[in-house]
Formats: sequence, structure tokens, C-alpha cells
Amino acid sequence: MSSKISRLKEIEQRLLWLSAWTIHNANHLRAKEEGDVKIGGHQASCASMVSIMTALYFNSLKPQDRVAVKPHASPVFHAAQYLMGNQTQEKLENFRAYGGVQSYPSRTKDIDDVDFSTGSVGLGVAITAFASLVQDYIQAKPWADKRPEGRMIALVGDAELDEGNIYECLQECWKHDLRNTWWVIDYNRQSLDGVVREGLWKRIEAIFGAFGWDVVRLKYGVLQQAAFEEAGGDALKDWIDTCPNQLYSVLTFQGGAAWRKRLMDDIGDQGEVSALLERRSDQELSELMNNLGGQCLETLTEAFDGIDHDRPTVFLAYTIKGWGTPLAGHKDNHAGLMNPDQMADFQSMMGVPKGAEWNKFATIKDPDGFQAWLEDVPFFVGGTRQFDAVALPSEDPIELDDAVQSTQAGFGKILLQMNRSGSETAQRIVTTSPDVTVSTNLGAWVNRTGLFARNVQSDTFRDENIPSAQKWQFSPDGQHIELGIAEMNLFLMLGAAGLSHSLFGERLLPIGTVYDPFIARGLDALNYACYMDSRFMIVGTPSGITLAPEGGAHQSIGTPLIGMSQDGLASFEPAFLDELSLIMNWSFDYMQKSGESDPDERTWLRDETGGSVYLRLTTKTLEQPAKRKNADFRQGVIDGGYWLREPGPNCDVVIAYQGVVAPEAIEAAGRIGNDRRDIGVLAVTSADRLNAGWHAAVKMRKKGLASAKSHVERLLEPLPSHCLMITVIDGHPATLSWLGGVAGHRTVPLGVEHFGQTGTVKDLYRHFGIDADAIVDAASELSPGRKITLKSVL
Ligand SMILES: Cc1ncc(C[n+]2csc(CCOP(=O)(O)OP(=O)(O)O)c2C)c(N)n1
Ligand SMILES: [Mg+2]
Repeated sequence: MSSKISRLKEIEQRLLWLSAWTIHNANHLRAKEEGDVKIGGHQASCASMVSIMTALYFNSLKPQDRVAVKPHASPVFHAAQYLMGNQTQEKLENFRAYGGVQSYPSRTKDIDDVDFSTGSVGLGVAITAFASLVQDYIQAKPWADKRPEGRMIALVGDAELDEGNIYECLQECWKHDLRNTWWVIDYNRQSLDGVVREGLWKRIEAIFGAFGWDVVRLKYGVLQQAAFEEAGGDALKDWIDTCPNQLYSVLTFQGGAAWRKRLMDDIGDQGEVSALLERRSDQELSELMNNLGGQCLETLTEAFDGIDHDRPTVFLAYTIKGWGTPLAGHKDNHAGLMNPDQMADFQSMMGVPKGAEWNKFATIKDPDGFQAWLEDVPFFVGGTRQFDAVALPSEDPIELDDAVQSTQAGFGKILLQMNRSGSETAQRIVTTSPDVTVSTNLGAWVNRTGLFARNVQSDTFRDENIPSAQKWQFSPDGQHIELGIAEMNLFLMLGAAGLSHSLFGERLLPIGTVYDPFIARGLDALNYACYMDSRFMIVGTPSGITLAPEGGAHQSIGTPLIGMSQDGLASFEPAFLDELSLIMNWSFDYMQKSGESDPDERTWLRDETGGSVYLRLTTKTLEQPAKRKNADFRQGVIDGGYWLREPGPNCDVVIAYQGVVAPEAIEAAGRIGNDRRDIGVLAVTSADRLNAGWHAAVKMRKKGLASAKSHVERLLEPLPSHCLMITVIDGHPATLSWLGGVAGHRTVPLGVEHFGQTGTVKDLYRHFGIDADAIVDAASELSPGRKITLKSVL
């Protein structure tokens, strides 16, 4: 054994021990103290990864490489960082507990240089491929610092390959000429509930092959390879190759004597095979049969170090779930834990003295030499590997002067004007869309900026002089990444691009467009991107029942609630272009804020912390208000709302609307005004921010800070208590109905609660009761005073 391999072997054994102990400690020792069982599938899932992770982190990785570690291998990752001095014993002792290391690696919550969070299986795998595309994008840009290219690596559970987003990603990334991506499949042939289907490897290899990946199968370790060379070795190899997964698992669990019996029964009557088996003790035989490629450091390091190209590569690493522990191979081992007796045996087998469980060097004969060796490991040598990028200078909002326009068209125009300005912000914008680029109004932007591809591809229609409104020119300069329809890929792309400042040291301002209802199609990836604190803008357009003739399949109802409830995402639904301009301008700054600073005492929002932004837009053209410049209006738009029509001191009715139903609210206010006093119209640009500010201020008051007051509380403060609040939105009414709770006003929530129909906008607004008549009726019937007779001014 070379000295490198013997060092790696020591590390592998340390990682096996430390990860098992971390889990045992959390589940048995702490759980007893806290009367709380924290069991989770980790111990067996970790064991199958220790060899792969040793070979990667301590041998083959370079600092510029980025890794997504499969969720349940989190303790192995943290053990590696602990060995390197980047993780604390206290946090390991608190694994899965308050303030301790997270169950699954987390970029934002763990302290030890996690590249990609994982947890929702499949997403951590695919994000690596999109990160690689983002790396290519950045490498092609003249403004980017040149840094060494890293490989984007996913450590993948074999059952993760059931997740459909993986295949959507494979197809998409093939179109973009993916490179520098490695996926290492922990082929332990076990999922959570049981043993995976026989012959899965063949399908895996065929699928990856079909999308142009190199497939490297790591099936046999060096012990097995040597045994196959012995007389009788061929028969042993054939037996291994045809052994069903379940049987291999059972025998692994049972150990050396069971292996011997079964092998003797099946192939032992051939004299050479019997001799081959006889030359080994039970212990050695078990080691031999456990010596699969993915558990063999020689095999793994040779395979990883042997890759001398940038083609995407998948390693099918055969492993054993629970390897090296008494849980090895048992089909129920996912959530299995060693019991205290098993743990005591395991501890003595590992040679870890009692009391030295957390000692990094507990089993190391030459701690100084070991430490010196660790200090030279390339991956860790430069310290933590996350970058930051300074924020771009702020700019003034773009002003549009359309008299009648939709927010969707306004969005396209603002981007176009930003591009014309050539500003730094405009240069860092990268747009992306799942086959709805033109229909979400990115067409003009793409015509000017071009599509991104590593190599120039001409537009044949243009070359052949066929008139077309769209220039479809691909080049390394392009600023639009065109995706296929799969919305999951959209959010993974946004998630990866929105981390570019941290992963690659270059700021990007990613903007994705999608039909609003199909946000739901990529929702878990959206949540994942926010969980990683990725920074992007998602534009859902068109939205609501306002896209009326498209029908119920395309009409979105719940998306405003998604926007409100999604952590890390500030949501807006402007009605007018001046609002949209202010919001987009503010968003580009907000997307670049970083920090955990205290909330702003004016709004109680966390604006200095920053986040991503969701804009819910529409294709319905609205008459635009006269120019509005005053500071209260501008600030109100960003804080979430402003009085479009200020209520008087005796206000009977307030109409609070969000988004495209502004004209209905304004018309209704006019009609109600004849019969009720001092009508107010509250323009809500962001129910999300009003709501968040309110909750935060209440919390602060609860803590004793009596002066804490949020924007919405200040807005509603002057209203008399008898005032009726009518809320209206083209979306779920719960988005705004809570407004009544802020200062205790009776509320009539209007909105959409059922799947839509086709029809004209007018038909549907009437059908769902969000037109001016519905607002007037609500005021007439539910606010004190005489019936409002005037039905319509039209
Ligand atoms: C989207 C999602 N669904 C379900 C789960 C629950 N879960 C966690 S791990 C796992 C299967 C693990 O099998 P595999 O990926 O083969 O990893 P192994 O434990 O064998 O290493 C499941 C179903 C999850 N984390 N994410
Ligand atoms: Mg598995």
C-alpha cells in the first residue's frame, strides 16, 4: 500500500468513526438527556460514502471544485471539516439539535464551507450542472476575472435517480454542451425503504450515455481485482456479477461465514474456487466481498485522478450501505442505528479508546505527521472557498411614458432601456426563460443582447434573409439563456446563477420569466434556491384570471400566497408602470444586499439582509396615472402600499386592492363616494412586505418595544373603527383579507377561489366578483348607510 493510500485509509477510518459517533451521540446520549429521539436515516447512508468522500476531499478535489453532498452524508462532510479544524466539537455534539450542525448540509446554516445545500433529493444533484453552465457563462464574459475552472460535483444517492428533475436536467444540459460536471453515484442499491430494482445500473449507464456523458463503472475494488486473477477468480467474478442485489445485501449483513457457505454451495465444488476461498479467513473473505469499487480508495483515487478532460462524467460507484458497521447490508438500515452494545463493539473494533471519542487523532499513530499531511491537502489549503462580490453602483429608475400599458410590456421595456444605457447593472443581468421568452416580453431584450452559447451559432433565418421579428443569435456574449419548457430547470438555473457571487466571485443579476401558474411546477426548486440564499428575480406573467381566454389551466390563484409565504422572496404585484420601475430598480439593489443586519425600524423589514424578488405581472393594459414623484408615493411602493385616494377623517369604506384590478377599485370608489363618506383607496404593491412588516412589529412590541410600528399599521391608523375594508385581488382573497386584522376593521375579501373559466376579462371579473359592481355591492350591503343605487357610470 502506498503511503498516500495508507494516509487516506486512516482518514477514511476517522470519517467512518466520527460520523457514526456524531449520529450515535445525537440519538442515544443527547436524546436520553432531552427525552427526545432524533432518529433519522444517517448512519448507514454515511458509511457507504466515507471512501468516496475521503478520495475526493483528501486527494482529488481542487479548491475551485464545488460539491453537493447527498443529504444523509452530512455527518461525513462535517467530520472531514472537523478533522481540518473548520467545524467544532460542540456543533457536532449538537447534530440535528438547536444550534448544531444541520441534518443535511446547509450553505446558510452550517459554518464549514458548504458549497450547495441539499435535502430535497435530486435538486442538489441537478444544481451542480446548472452551476457549471453558469461558470461557462461567466468565463465567456470580458468583465469577469479569470479564475481556474472548477468541476461541479454531486455525490448522489442511487435512489435520488428516481427524481424526475434529474432527467429534465440531463436533457437540458446536453443542449448547452455541459462540461466540468461529475456525478458520483453511491450505488449501494438501497433506498429508504428497501433494495433497488435489479439491473438499475444498465438503465443508468444507457441514459447517461444517451446524453453524452462518460460513464465510469467502479464495481470491483483492488482486492477483488486481485482475486479475479487467481485460479478460480473467473468463477467468483461471474458469481458476483449475477448475484441479485438482495442476496448480496443479506450476505453482507451476515458476514464471512455466511459468504463462505453460500459461495461454497454455489461455486465451491470447482476445486480452484474452493482453494481461493480456503486461502482466506472468514474475516478476509468478508473484506474481499465488501471490497467494491466505491469502497476502495485505490480504485476511487485512480478513477478520479484519471479524468483528464472536461466532459461530463458519471461514476457508478458500487458501495455497501452501512459499510464497516454492523448495519451493513440490512435492508432496513436507512433509519437504523447501532444500539449501545453494537456501538461499544464497533468502538473497540475501530480502536477508539473510551473518552477519546471526539479526539481527532484518537487512532492515529503519528499525530504530528498526520496533521502535517492534512495541512497540505490541496482542497483545504487555501481556507474557505466562498467568494463575495461588491455590490454594483445604484442607478436611477427607468421612467416610461406610455399612456396605456400593461406591466408585462413595461417590464420588457424597462429591461430594454437598461440595456441601451449600457450600465454595469444591465451588463450583469442574465435572463432565462423556459420556452416562453417571447410570450413573456423578453423578445426585444433578447434581440439586443443575444442568446448565450459557448460557441457562436448563427441564425439561419436571418442568414437566409427570411424576415422574422426575433433575432436568434447565439454567442458567448449573449445575455439570455434559453431553456426548454421544464420549469424545474428554470428555478435550478436561477438558483445556480443567483449564487455566482459566492461560487465564482462574480455578480450576476438573474431574471427568469415564467407563466405565473407554472411557478407551481418548479416550486420545490424555487424553495431550494431561496433556502440557499440565492439571489434572483422571478417574473410570473401573465397571471390570474386576467389572462381570461387562456382558461382555467393557465389561470393562477394561489401564487400571491406563495409569494407571501416563501422565505427569502420579496413579492410585488404592481398595477402601474411607475410602480414597476421603482420596484425593479429597488430589486437590483436588494438582490445584492448581504448580511444578517437588524430590521429597519421604519418598516421592520429586513431590507439590509436582501433576498430574491418575485414580480406578478399581467398583459392587461391599464391607463397610467399622471407622473407621480412625491417621496411618500415612492417609498410606499417599495414598502408595500400607499394611499391612492387618501381616506378622510370619517371614512366609511376603504378599498384595498393589489395589482391589475386597480381600475375596478378606482371606479368603485367613485361610485360609492356619492353615498358614503371619505372613501379611501389603498394601493397595495406588496401584500408580502406589508404583512411581513406587521408581523415583525408585533413581535417587537411583544418583546417590550412599544414604539415598534410597521408601514401598514401607520397607513391604517387614521381609519375610524366603523370603517369597512373591502379587499380585492385577481388571486386568492386571503392575500389581503388579513388587512382587517391589523387595526380591527370589518373586512369583505374579494378574490378568486375556484378554477377559472374561459371568457373575456369582463365576463370573468363579473363571474368571480372582482369587478367594480362587486365592490360597490359589498359597500352597499355591508357598510352602514343607505343602499348604493348607482350601478355603473359606464
Ligand atoms: C424530495 C424528497 N423526497 C423524499 C425524501 C426522503 N428521503 C431521504 S433519503 C431518501 C432515499 C435515500 O436513498 P438513496 O438516495 O439511495 O441514499 P442512501 O441512503 O442509500 O445513501 C428518501 C426517500 C427527501 N429527502 N427528499
Ligand atoms: Mg442508496
